[in-house]
Amino acid sequence: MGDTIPFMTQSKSFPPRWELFCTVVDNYGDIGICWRMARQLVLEHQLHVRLWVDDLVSFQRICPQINPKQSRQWCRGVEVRHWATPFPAMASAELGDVVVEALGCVLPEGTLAAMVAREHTPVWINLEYLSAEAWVSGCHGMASPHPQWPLTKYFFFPGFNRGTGGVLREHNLLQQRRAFQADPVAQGRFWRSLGVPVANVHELRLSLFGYDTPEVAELVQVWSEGLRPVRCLVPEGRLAQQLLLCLGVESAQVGDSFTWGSLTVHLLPFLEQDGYDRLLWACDLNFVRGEDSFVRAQWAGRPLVWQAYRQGEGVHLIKLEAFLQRYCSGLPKIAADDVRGFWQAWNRGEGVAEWWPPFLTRREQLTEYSEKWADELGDLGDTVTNLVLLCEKYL
Ligand code: TRH
Repeated sequence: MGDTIPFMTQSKSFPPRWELFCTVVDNYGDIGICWRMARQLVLEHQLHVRLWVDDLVSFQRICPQINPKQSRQWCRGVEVRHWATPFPAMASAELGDVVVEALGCVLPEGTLAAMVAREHTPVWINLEYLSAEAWVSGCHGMASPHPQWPLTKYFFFPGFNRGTGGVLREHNLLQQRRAFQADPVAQGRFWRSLGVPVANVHELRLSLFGYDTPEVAELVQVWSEGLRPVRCLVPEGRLAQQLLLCLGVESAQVGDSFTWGSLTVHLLPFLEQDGYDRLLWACDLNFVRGEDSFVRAQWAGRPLVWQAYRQGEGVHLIKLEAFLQRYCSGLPKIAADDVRGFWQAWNRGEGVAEWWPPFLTRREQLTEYSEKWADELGDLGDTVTNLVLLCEKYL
């Protein structure tokens, strides 16, 4: 536990104190995003940040320093609090200057009353999910007065288009990534830490993070029958089980590897977030999903395949198409068609084996394109800095 910050203040504080509220709906995206934001707010903006999380066990998966039994702890300069139900009344009374309601969560009871009772009303932010859809720029930054309380909530939309909040990126991320990719010793150390042989130029090395996808069987087939060796690094989870079942493996331990024809599969532990970044930087191609791994793969300077978080009535396919339009706009049509074909196949579970070979022929072109794409994304500014700037207007 580090030094404590007195949150018992009702007036504006300097530096401003931020409260981030996060509920873990499922998976790791919600806490993954909030944890990155909290760290960046502290490290790059020197803010006092308190992160409220309802599920510390999930949090521990991406950050092993978190102790799920501790209701209050400090990690990387962030005060981490267990968001228990009922929410302690005293905690509401201590509210900071900015209150972020992240990713569809609903603020604990008593918080709105505490916000109103404060001498300086906090800036209230609703942090939305990331989307490339065109309507997002029209809604980013919009104010929504509360129907009962004298409070205004501001909508913050991360996005890929001008007029949105951009995507998450730490100030020195690209520098760190490029230094790692230019350093074979650091890469060798990384692979050894995972018990995976050092990369060689003949093989295709890919990471595979995705949802329950029985069609992975088709990929296993083409990879194992191909001329080029494929080394697939898969984190433990449902997709890993499905993949290993295709190889006839019913139970496996983290650290195990299996070879079938040209394909070798390594079952990886769930890595802490910075280690996962390194995995993305070190592979030739990354399959990612949801929101946060999707963004990290775009900064990795490698081709990626995105599996959108499944939503009812095919809403995720609309999001997929919106991103594809934006991402492919800088590619020649023929390459764009191959990217679109394989991504659609992976998300719909149809035509995966047919679209793999044309997609793979685009690997070098997409590796080159990823730097151009990163520059374009960089022009939007990063989410955390954009959020700080927005809040400063209302503080
Ligand atoms: O886990 P996800 O499917 O999260 C999803 C999405 O965020 C979705 O939009 C949201 O609605 C839903 O959660 C509730 O995928 P995502 O967003 O990529 O989050 C995974 C996090 O886990 C990310 O922060 C990276 C991290 N991670 C590690 O830290 N280590 C690992 O080994 C792996 C594979 C991931």
